[in-house]
Amino acid sequence: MDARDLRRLMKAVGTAQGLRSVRAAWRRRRTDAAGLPRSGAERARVPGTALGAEPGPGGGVVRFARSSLLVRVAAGGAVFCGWDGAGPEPSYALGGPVPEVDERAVLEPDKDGGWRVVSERVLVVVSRHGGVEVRTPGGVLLRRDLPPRWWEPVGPAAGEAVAPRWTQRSEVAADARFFGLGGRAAGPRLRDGSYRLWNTDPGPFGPERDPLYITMPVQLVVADAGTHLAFHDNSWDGRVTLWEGEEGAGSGHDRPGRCELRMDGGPLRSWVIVGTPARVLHGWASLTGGAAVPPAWALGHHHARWGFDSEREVRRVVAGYVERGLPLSALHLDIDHYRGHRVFTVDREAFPDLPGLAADLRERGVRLVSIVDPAVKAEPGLSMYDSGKEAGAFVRDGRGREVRGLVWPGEAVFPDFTDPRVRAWWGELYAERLAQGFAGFWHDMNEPVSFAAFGDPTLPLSARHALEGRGGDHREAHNVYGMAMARAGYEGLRALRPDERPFLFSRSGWAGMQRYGGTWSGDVVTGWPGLRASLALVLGLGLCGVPYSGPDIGGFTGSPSPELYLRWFQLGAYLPLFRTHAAFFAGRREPWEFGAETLEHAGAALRERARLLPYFVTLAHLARRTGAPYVRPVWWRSPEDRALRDCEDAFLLGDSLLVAPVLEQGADRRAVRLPRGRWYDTVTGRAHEGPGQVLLDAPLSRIPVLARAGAVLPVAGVDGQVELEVWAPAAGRTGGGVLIPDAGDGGEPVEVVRFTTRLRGGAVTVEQEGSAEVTYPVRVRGVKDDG
Ligand code: NBV
Repeated sequence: MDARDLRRLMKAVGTAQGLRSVRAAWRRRRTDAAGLPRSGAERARVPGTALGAEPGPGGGVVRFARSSLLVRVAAGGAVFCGWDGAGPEPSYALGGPVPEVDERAVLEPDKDGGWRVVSERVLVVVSRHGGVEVRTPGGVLLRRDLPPRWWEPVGPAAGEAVAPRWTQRSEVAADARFFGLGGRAAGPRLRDGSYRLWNTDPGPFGPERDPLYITMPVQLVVADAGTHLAFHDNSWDGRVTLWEGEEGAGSGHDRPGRCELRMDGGPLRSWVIVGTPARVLHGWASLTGGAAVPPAWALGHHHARWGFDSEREVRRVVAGYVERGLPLSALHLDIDHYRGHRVFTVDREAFPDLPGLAADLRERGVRLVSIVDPAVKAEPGLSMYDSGKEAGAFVRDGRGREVRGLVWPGEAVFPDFTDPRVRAWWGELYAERLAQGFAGFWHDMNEPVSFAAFGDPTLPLSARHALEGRGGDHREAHNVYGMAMARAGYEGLRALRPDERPFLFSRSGWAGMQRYGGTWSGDVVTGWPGLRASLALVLGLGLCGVPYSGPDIGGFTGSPSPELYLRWFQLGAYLPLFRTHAAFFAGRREPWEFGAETLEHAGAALRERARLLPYFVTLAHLARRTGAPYVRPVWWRSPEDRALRDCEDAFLLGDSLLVAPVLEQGADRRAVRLPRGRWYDTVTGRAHEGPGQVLLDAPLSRIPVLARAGAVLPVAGVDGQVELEVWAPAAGRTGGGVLIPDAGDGGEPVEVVRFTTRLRGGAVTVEQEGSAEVTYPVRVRGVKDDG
C-alpha cells in the first residue's frame, strides 16, 4: 500500500481510528506486562542417556536420564514421537480419534544402547542420546532428529507456569527439497531461510513477505530416498530454519539438508508419514480429516470487491456478466455492506432488500457470499454484543476483564472460538446471514487482527482462552483461532442447513483447517511477483492438506495492466477458488474493464472453466477421499525427477492436466518441463514426450495446458451433460480416469465411475468399470498424432 492508498484507507475508516490504534497498542502492552509470566534465567536440558525401555502398543517408551520418549507406529504407518510424556491428544490438528496402532510394530534393543521400532511400513531408530531416525523398512534414512533441547526457568520464575522453550534439529538427504509450512509466498519450494510459525496479517504482500495468514508446523520433504511429511503438533509461536543440503559439498562429502525448529513453548511431539507423495498426503488426510467438499457452484467463477457500495452497483456488475454471456457463480459482499462495519448486520440504506437481491441473483445462477469478521463491536444495546456478553463468549484477560481491541467497527471484542459453547453461540448467528439470502461465507481478519500502531496487531499474548476446557493463553490459542472460527461457522451451518454442504473459506487457519473449508491468498499485491506468489500459495497449501484455495485475480491492490490481469485470470481459471477481488482503493476487476481483446480471452477462460466443472467436482471429491490436492506440483507422480522438483511455474491439475501459466510480462511462449510419458497440447493436439523440456506457444489468448496420454477427462458438453474427453494412450500403454458425478449440494452418497483406455490397432477403446458399455458420450482426442 503506498501513501496515497493509506490516505484513502484512513479516510474510509476514519482518522480517529489512527489515534485509537495508538491507544490500543498501549493497552495491549500494559495487559501483557501484567499478565505474562516473567522470563528470567533458564537452564538447558537434554534427554541424557537411555536407561531402558518398555514396550507398548505400536512401539513403546524409551526412558532417558532426564526425559522419556514415546514412539508409536499407527496402523497406516504414521510414526508418533512424544517427549516428556506428550501423547497425541489433545490436538487441534487431529480430525478424529487417534489412529489405531500397528499391533505388529515391535520395540527392540539396537546397537550402542539404543532402541528401535520395527514395522512393515517404517523403521524408527532411537539412539542412546535421544536422536531419532526415521528409515524406510529397508533401512534407507529419510530423517534424523538430533536429541532435543529444552530451556527451563531457574530462579524466581521457576515456580510460575512457564512452558519450557525447546529446539530440535533435524537432517534430511543432501538432495532433499522442503515444501509446506502453510501458505508461504516465496514457495512452493522453501529455500534456505527462517520461517516463523505465527499467523499474521501482513497487509498487501509480495513474495518476500513472511509469515502470512496461515502457518503450520508441517514440512513435506522430497528426496531421492523417498518423500516424508513431518508435523510438529504444537500451536505455539516458533520458527523453522531450513538449509538445503549439497551433494559432494566440501572434499566430496554430501552436506545433508538441515532444519531447526525452535518453539516458544508447548509439547514436543511429532508425526512423520513416509511414502510416495500420494500416500503421504493420504496419510495426512487420514490423520487430520478429509477436506470439506464445496458445493458445485463454488467451483465456478466468483466476483468480489471491497467497495460495492449499493445494491445498484451489485446489480450492474452481475448484469455485466449476464449481458456478455460470461459465466458467473457467486458474488461476494465485503465489510461495506454491514451497518457501520458490524458483523451480522446490513446497511439498509445501501442494501434495502438483500433477500430480494439474493433471490434475483439466484435466478441468474449467481449465489451471494458474505464476508464474516470475528470481532464484535463493543456496543451495549447491539444484540450480538449483549448476547455474547451474557454467554461469556468474549476473550478475557488474566484479571477476568473483556479484552478490547480495535477493528473495522471501532472498539471490539473477540469471541473465544476455542470454547465449544462459544462456537455453538456463534454458529447460530449464521441464521441471520441465511435469512438475508447468503449461500456462502468468507472469514476474514481471523489471525486474529486487532489494529495496533505498534507491536503485534493481534490480541495480548496473556489473553485467556478456554482451549476446549484445558485453559491457556493466546500464545497457544493464536494460531488455532481462525481454524476454530471456521469450525464454529461450519458446524453452525451444518445444523442450520443439514441438507447443504457449507461453503466457507477462511483467511487464517492451521493444520486440519480443511475439515471446515478452504482459504484464499489474502491481500496479494498487484504485480508480476504477486502473480507468482499466488501460485506458490495454492501449491504449498495443497501440500499441507488444504486443497481449496485461490488468489485475488488481478491482485488486491492497484490496477493491473490488461496483460497482467489476463494472465492472472488464465491461471485462476485452473485453480480451485476462481475469484476476482480487489480493495476498495484498487481499480476495477470486471473482465470487460480491460478492453475488447482481454474480454475475449478472459471470456474464453471462463467458458473453459465452466466446461471443466465436472472435472473440478471430481477433484473436490477425490481431495476429500484421498488427500490429493486438486493442484499438485509437477513432481507429484515422479518425485525422483530432480528437475521437476525445482519446477515452480507449472502444476498438475488432478492426474490428467498439466497447466503452464504465463508468469512473465511480454511472454508469448514458455518452456514447460514435462514429467515422463506423453503429453498432448490440448489446443494443437500435438504430442510431446517427457521427461524433458519443450517450448510452447503462449499467445495472449491462452496459456499452455497439456493432457496426459490415456487420460479420461470429464467435461460439460454443450447441453451441460457430462462427456468424456479421452486422450489417446501411447502405443502399448493404457490409461484411465475417474468421474465422480455431481450428486447435488448436500450429503448425497457419491458414486465413483472408473474408466480404462487402450490403444488397439490404432483405435482408442474406453471401458467403464462394472458396465458393459460406456454410459457417457466419448470424444477421442490426440489419436491422429499417434505414431
Ligand atoms: O474486508 C476488507 C478486506 C478484504 O477485502 C480482503 O480480502 C481481506 O484480506 N480485508 C482484508 C480487510 C482490510 C484489509 C486492508
